[in-house]
Amino acid sequence: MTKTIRLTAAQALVRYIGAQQNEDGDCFIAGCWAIFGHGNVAGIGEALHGAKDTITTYRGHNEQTMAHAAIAYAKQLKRKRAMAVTSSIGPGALNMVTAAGLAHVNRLPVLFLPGDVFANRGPDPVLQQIEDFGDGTVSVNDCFKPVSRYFDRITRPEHLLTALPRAFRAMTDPADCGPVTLSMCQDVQAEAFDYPLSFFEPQVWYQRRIRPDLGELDRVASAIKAAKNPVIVAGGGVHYSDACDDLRTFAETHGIPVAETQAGKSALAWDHPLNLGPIGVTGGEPANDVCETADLVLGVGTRFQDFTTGSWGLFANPERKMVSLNTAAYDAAKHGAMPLMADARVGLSDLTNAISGYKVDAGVAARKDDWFGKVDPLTDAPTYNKTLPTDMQVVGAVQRSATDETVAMCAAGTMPGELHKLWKANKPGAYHMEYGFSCMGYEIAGAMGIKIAQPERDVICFAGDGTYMMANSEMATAAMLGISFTVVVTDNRGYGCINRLQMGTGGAEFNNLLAHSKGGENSNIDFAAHAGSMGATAVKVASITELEIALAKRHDIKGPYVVVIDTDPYPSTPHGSTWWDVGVPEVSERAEVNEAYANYKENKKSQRIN
Ligand SMILES: Cc1ncc(C[n+]2csc(CCOP(=O)(O)OP(=O)(O)O)c2C)c(N)n1
Ligand SMILES: [Mg+2]
Repeated sequence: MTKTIRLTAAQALVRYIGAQQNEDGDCFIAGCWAIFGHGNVAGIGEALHGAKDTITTYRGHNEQTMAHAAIAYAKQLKRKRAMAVTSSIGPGALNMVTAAGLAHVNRLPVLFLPGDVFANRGPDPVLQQIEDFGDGTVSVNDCFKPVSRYFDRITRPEHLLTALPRAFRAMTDPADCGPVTLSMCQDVQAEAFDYPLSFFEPQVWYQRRIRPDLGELDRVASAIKAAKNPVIVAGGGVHYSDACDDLRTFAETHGIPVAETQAGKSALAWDHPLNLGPIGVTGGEPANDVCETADLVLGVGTRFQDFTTGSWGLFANPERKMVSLNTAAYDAAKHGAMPLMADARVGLSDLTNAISGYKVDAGVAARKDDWFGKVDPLTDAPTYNKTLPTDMQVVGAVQRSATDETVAMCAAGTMPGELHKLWKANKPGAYHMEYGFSCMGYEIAGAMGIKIAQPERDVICFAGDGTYMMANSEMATAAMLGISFTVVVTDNRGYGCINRLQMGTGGAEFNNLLAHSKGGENSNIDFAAHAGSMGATAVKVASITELEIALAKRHDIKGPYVVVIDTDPYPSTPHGSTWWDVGVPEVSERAEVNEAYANYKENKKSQRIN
């Protein structure tokens, strides 16, 4: 007879989670972020309490941002571990949907456990339940479906027997990796079932490393051997596959230069002779110039999103071929690329054998010298402090204070572009950019998640005033937990990057900077006081020199440390970049818009649509 144990669904869920390991022997789910309400406090809350010695429960302040912390944790650990996030029903659950979108775009694992309405419908409509007049099975949690790699509604306790293995399969599958939502009906969480004991035996989830199909390998190898000036585009998959060393060896063996996407940056050290640096809209001239004429583009672990491809205007050589080495067939076949569906590490190793003897001479050094000759001075400290510093100078100050263990992190605003272009990442993991969703509000919570993942690292978060205002409450969580990281708040009084985009598309400056917003002149936010009130150590500095002095103190500060500096909203690095497709109005009474539209039509011609 099968041995069973009588547990509630929530207890079974927590027990199963505690038994799932990665190949290093760590519990795959490192902890659970929780905000309780009637939809999860009695069920999941009781179960988490019962397991508190094996699974750490973290109390957050906002469901979206506690999920950001969980996602950043998984990203920094290259998807080797993840976290769970549980909420009540209705608003608490919906607050997590944005974070689910973020994890989905970035292919990052996270286990969402929103409470759901009663499966038995006894109290219908329970507090916070929406009512669909035409479909009795709908709840707000259906909003998770398009932003989950696997979604299941647990309406019977025994559903977990099939749902949980599927959930872990999705979170640990390199190709299919992403958020999982198990929508936990409130009554079911508390219902008991006789679960087989074997269900809770420890299980190891190994990282699957798919080898290339021999036909694909052959075709791709022939294409590469015929190429005269190939380029590699390194994406986030290089990191997730632990393939940074393999990429370096591959590049060196064959002399092929490497351009880095936002997610790929730091795969090679910035000063590696074959590292062309950042690619695309936020890229630099070395990578973009090489990509423009390349006759073969070898994407490794990249989604080829529009910032990478210059909205598909960048790879302009009419004869060029695309190859996409990717663990996901979906990405491997994008834009007519020759697919090489494989794990990056074993794929590169098989490919190097298949093209053995092939070597090109890329001549990267002069391009890099020219680039750094132009951009390095932008990051120097100003020689006088009479005008507002630029964001580039802030990047420079942080760079000068960086250690071997620094992680520069960000997600939205001016800084992702500046950092992609200017930040000199010394080793893999030194750069953490959420640029799939570029979600304002990821930064502060994300920095906390990174520090939980790697306590030995020196985490520096770049946050604009806009992003700070969008979501900052996990600062209080970090203060409470004594989690140390540094937040550099660049206060340019508004949405600087969107203001520049507005101007670039012929628009009047409107509703972005506070100065151009209704009532904006009345806004006078004291960011240091605000952060201080949540328990952070906070200081406002008046110059780049003061910023450097303040940054030097960070290593002695326990808990979050916030350094606020006013910056100029207008300048940004005037070098590099490519065209980016942003819809410009076809008709307008503004001459500037008409001019921008004419430009737009011209640029649109460079976009390859196949
Ligand atoms: C949640 C979310 N809402 C809106 C946007 C669009 N957006 C991108 S950057 C930005 C402004 C960012 O302002 P701030 O953080 O102050 O950075 P700045 O550009 O001023 O340096 C906006 C509104 C976004 N990326 N994410
Ligand atoms: Mg701003």
